[in-house]
Amino acid sequence: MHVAGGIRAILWAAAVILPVAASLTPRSVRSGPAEATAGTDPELVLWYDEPAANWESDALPLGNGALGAMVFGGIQTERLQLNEKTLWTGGPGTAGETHGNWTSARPGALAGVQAQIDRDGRMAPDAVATALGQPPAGFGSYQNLADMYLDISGTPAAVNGYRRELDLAEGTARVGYSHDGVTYQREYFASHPRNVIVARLSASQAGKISFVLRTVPAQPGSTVTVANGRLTARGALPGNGLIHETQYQVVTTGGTRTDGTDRVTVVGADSAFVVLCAATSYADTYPAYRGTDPHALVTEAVDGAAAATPAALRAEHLADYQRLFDRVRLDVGGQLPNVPTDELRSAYTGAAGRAQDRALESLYFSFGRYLLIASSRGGSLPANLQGSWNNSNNPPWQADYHTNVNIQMNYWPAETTNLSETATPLFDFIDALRAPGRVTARSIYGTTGWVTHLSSNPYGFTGVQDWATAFWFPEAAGWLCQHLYEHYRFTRDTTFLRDQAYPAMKEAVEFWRANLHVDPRDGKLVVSPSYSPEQGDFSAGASMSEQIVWDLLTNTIEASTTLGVDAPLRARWQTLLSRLDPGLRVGSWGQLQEWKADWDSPTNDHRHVSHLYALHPGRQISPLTTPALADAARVSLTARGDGGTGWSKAWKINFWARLLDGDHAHKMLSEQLKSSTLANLFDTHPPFQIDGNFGATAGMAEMLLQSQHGVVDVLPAVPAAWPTGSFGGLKARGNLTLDAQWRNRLAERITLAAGSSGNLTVRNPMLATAPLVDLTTNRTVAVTRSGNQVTFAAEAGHRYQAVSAEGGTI
Ligand code: FUC
Repeated sequence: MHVAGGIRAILWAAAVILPVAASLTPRSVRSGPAEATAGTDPELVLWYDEPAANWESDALPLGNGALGAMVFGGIQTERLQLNEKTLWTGGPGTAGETHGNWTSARPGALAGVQAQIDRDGRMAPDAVATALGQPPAGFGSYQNLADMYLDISGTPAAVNGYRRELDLAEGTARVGYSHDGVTYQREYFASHPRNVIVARLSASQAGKISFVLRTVPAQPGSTVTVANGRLTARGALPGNGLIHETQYQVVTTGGTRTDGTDRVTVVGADSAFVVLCAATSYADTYPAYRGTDPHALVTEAVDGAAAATPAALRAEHLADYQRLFDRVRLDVGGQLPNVPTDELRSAYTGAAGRAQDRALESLYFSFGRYLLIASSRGGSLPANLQGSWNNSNNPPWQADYHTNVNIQMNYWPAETTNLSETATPLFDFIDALRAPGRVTARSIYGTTGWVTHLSSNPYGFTGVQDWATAFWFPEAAGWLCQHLYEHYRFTRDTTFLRDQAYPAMKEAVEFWRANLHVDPRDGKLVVSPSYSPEQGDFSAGASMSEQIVWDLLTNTIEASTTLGVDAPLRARWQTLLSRLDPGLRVGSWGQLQEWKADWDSPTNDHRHVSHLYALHPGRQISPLTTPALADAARVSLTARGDGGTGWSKAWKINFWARLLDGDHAHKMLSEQLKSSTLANLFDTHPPFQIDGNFGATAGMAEMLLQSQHGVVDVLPAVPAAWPTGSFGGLKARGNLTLDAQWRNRLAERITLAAGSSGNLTVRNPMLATAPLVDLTTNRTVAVTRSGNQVTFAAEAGHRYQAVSAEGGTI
């Protein structure tokens, strides 16, 4: 059960004014939730009874979009591993860097591959990579910034009542314990309004705060200087010369603060706080990708925050964070027992009737939303393969921007779970890819338009690599553009559609207008060469390639119609669409074919299920509109099985939800929690890869609300394991916000707030009979009923509600 917002607000206020001793009483590890740190909703807390031993599985993430921290909670030595999202090697200044464009022209190379595929129907990946690939040069990788350490003087190795927590309700990490009759608390949060991370240390007795602050920069050649309690680490990355600077300011009340050469020592303070900020000279502008020296920005942020009180910093952070986080509530019938989150996760079975498993599921959902807020805010780069958290200078897959599913999956929950603003960095990133993507289109394909391939970096890498079974993915731009159009579909923001979405979509369509190939087998337009990620041979017209181009064309035609522009071009796009192979074929064993030829094996359990793009995130297939194709998708998905890496399981939650099979969607969620989730609830591929967190959060939202087909489908895939529950604040396309509650898997109450006016169709069995009331006017709404659906004219700003006969008594 979630504590109502109002009560929570009162508790927070109490936490601010109560002395530390009252807000963090010494407690045994197994103390009841009521004793948890005041001001939190216990159902929204990840907590542990020992410090983190391992960065990847134990430490707890904080972030404000640009900055990230992993909190260890050490007793004698606290460690915060730090990141700044733009700290990337590679790009301009790196030897051999060409944005992935061919270093020399390859006349006829592309046509040669197309001709061979036309002739033979297929081509081996190695042969295509030899013809069209190229080892990446200057791609670079996302870097580790530094570790910040607090050596806590005079603390024994063992303390009483140790607790380390991440409070999702407040976007705050805490460490608490007591010894010698004194209670100690550390509190950490990453403030987006101030662009700083704040660490606050307090104790129940005066004069008890003593520590040494030091840093170990992760980048070679960094210098560390100290003045007036401020530690500054600065350097330039080898290779590309990107300047980075981090400042840490120690502020104390009482006691002494002493500067060392590379550390700041605090002795006997009553309380203390540290604010830190980091930035680099990166800018997302092609071709230089350089802005100003970060010194002034970092100094200003740290000066400003250090001059504020910790209480004011906290209040600002809460106002900013909770404005986003508090928009959505989810209750799937859970209640957290008083056990640490790692034990809760290892005890998880997913079975029906286990309230603690339900509580973990909804905690995991909220954690996904938390991670998106923490790793993706306007003004910085989008969430990468690890969000913003990386402790290595050589991370897996460079912790880059994979565009053949991964970065897209990161943003699946953005619109549905009411965090639209968090997608801004993705949209800016797409914008920044257009200039280099145009050069790639011209140099590799000899055409107009923009294109990008398998994976990208912050320096406009839009060309090719040489990983034979993955490198070729010119559909990436089209898939990215889907996010632009979906943002419009959810928000109805026509300014965004006109100024930001449509120009990128139109230019991506232009690429395909120039590059679609006539298939000699049937005269249809196909992508060639085409490769279904990341398996099989090359061919022409693999299903995913066609489905993405279909989606891009359909969306761009719709957008130009909405905007009332480009009528002549639109007519040409419509002709293209009518000649396009849509990539939807039912094969010999009833499956949806992955390729245009029937190559599918029923024993193939590859993690990519690319040919089901049309089911999710696309909208060509639905059990309601194309039941035969949905049946074929089900056959394919069943054959692929319930295994896979973390993100693969997460995608399968979404697929099963779209097939309206809540039980199978829940089965995939439980597989994800059982075998692809670490103690800190990070998704593991393995290794840690954040897309699975985001994909699963999105999948849970898809189980509860769908709207991809112009019908608002409420509670479309509620599993037997969630017989009773409620949600609030999920979004549907059309600028709609919904709340619902259900019992015995049947809706009792559905409330819909319309942000825009227009005709709406809403679907749920209850709506076959229940009246719809306009709560704004208190009148029953005139509806047209058709089976489980009602259609009515919604007015912007009005709230509508339907209550079942049973639900009326609640
Ligand atoms: C895709 C996947 C891999 C991995 C990588 C980052 O290439 O096939 O499994 O997730 O992205």
